[in-house]
Amino acid sequence: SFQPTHPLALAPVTSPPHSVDGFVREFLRELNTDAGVTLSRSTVNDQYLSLARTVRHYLSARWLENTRKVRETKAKMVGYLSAEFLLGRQLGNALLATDLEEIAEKALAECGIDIATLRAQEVEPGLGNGGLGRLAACFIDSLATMGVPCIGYGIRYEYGIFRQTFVDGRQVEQPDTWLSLGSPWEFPHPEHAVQVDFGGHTETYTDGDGVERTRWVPAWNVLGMPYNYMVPGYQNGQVNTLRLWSAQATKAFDLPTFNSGDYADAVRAQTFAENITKVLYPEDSTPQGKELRLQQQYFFVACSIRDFLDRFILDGDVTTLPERVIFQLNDTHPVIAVPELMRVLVDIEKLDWDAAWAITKQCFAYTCHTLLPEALEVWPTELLGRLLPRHLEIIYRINDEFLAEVRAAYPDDELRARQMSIIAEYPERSVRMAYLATVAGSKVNGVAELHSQLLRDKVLHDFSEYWPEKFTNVTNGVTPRRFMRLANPGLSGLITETLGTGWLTDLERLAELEPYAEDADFRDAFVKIKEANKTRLYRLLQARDGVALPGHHLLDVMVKRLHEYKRQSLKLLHIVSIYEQIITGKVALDQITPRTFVFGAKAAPGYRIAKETIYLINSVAKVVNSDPLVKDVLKVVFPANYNVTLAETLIPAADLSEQISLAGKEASGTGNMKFALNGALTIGTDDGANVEIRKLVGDEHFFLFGLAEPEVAELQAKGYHPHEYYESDPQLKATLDLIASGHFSGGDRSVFEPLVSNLLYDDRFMALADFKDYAEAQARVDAAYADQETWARSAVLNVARSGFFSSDRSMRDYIDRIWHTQPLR
Ligand code: 4GP
Repeated sequence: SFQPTHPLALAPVTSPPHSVDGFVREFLRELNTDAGVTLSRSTVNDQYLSLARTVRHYLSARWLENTRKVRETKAKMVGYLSAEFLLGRQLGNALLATDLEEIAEKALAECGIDIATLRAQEVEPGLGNGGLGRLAACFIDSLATMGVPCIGYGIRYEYGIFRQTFVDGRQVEQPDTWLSLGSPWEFPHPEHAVQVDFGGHTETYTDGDGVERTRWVPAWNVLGMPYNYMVPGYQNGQVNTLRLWSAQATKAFDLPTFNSGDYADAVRAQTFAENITKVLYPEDSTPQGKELRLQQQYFFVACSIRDFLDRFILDGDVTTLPERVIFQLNDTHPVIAVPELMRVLVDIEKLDWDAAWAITKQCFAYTCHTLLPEALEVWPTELLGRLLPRHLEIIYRINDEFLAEVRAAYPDDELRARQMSIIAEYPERSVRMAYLATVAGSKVNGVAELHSQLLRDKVLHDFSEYWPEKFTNVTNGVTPRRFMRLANPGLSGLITETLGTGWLTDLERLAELEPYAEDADFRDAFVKIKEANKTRLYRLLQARDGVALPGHHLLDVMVKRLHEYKRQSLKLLHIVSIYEQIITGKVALDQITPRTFVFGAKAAPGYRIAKETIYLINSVAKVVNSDPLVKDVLKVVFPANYNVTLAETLIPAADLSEQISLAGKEASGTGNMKFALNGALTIGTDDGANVEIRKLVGDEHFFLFGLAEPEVAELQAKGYHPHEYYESDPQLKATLDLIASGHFSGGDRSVFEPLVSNLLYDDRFMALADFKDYAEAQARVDAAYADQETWARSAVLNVARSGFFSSDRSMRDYIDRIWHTQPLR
């Protein structure tokens, strides 16, 4: 390797001075030398890019130092393998991490620039669908903040989650062109490109030592180009790495073909290869059985494993791998890494099978994020064998050996062996990725207590019986840096004034706020902050969506992916029910608690019912918002394109958090935690992490309703007939009838007929069964809200008692229960 001799190159890299002048100098230099413009000629985008690069200068010294230390000390690292990282905007977080917020603001002001304008210029990298991807982003933030060495590995999608627009109330997807104005946070490293093979066949041969071996003769390959992102810890000088892979053709361009005039053919290979990382699959909780998706999955884990070995196992001794890394499999998407590591160890490193398997089993752990059976990924062996023939052979052997063990343990129970097989035979022969992950992983965890319990009892029951010690729980968490300090500076300021600093990295300290729930001055300040947050949101929605909202309403918010199990339709039934009671004169206006309902949700493009639900919400909003009768008491808004950026303004403004999934379906939820930490009260079912939120904040500060999971199971077993609820509950009937009547569709009864029928005759997620209880719980919300003092007390207690939900705590749990890694000293 290259040995520099210049003394400057030998000295440690330093950061620019932490001063306004220093910052101005760096900023102008960036503008002049990198953007190549003068300040007076620069555009907002030039300024934003230069600001981002300037902040980068303050991070890179620490980053280089960190990476060197990890290599030298051979510290064990977390390799977080995730097909999604939903990062959100980077600038604010980087300024916070480097403690440059004030300096940057002043420096830019001296240049005549309002930093808020530049902040607004940033397009967030939407490299995830929802909870799972955002969780990954929270986790890497926490690990950096705790000084735990981690490398995140994922995919640099050219187009992230689609940009949602509404055309006449219907969702229309637009491409997310997040890279088009430049991407100042990434460091491309073409020289570290990794080759990834696909297709072909395998053959056996005898090596020089007379050992029979297998080799893979692939048919085609692509290159994986790494892009590094810095992951800064919160004001602790630690910077970890996120490495995202982009696919490129090995032979980019065929010049002779081009010269012969066949321009399309000349770039065919390039287009084909680049397609692999072209788009994020817009799916959440349902599998997308597409070949390209399997290509994506293999592509990024193959790159990542190769990369890790090349960069961190410098002496080439792969047997030390378990001391150097634990790869956390974020759901099943990266599970093909298991046979890939086996292939590398056996075919390339020439370890014998048993030694390789012993290493592999120590290097992986698996997190499951779902309970929906249809969301557990399976790959047809036909497809897997065609794309990755060697991997399929390896999977078969893993399965054979595993089933031999199972048969030995349960000699008279062939049914059990079949049930546990990694290979499913029906409806087509396929590989169950969750089972493969469970067999290979040193640990398997769910993401909330209830979820982990249901994994043990139901989804992976046989496995948990066989390996009880393998199963554990780590309840999700969220980063308080982004979702409190950045999103809610008002509340964060009040907390710091009250408790001093330190709570942002020790969130259990929020418990010290508890006595202040009884302090009228504190509550007053708290309420004023909530109001200011509402005003901030309303300004944004006015500017962004052109909607004007009244200031004094209870703000009732449901934001999350649109999915039947999450039951946006139940929320909607509640709204329509109130509206119906007003327009028919069943209740007087002065009995209504004025509310503004906010929805935010994207539907997977191919998910018909979800898209129809969006249309219904928008249609109801249109009618309700233009009805003069209800104008002072009801508003329904659905800002398009809900994303991390919007969440950061929405959540701090909310009074009521809607967490109303059918019990036993939401693995955890993390939005529920963000709302509670920002002083919203939750109305929710006993599902996912709601259970733990309710336990911590206390029953009297949480609006529980609905069937519990065992009751759901019982009702399902005995036969669920939604129609009976419709028949027996006049208000539910009136509500559904109003929708069916065409009231929200210009008199056309056919428009929402499919949705109404679906609820009446199928209702897989039992919205009708829970409707009555939900409406009653909402009435309790109204009553509670009428007493503003009591409400504020509850809101403060929600904050004080939610410190458990920091992702720092989740990371400590992963470290103690699964990873056994140490912070870097
Ligand atoms: C989500 C779960 O639906 C959600 O309950 C959980 O909080 C989140 O993962 C993080 O654990 N699952 C997905 C998915 O986003 O794609 O399966």
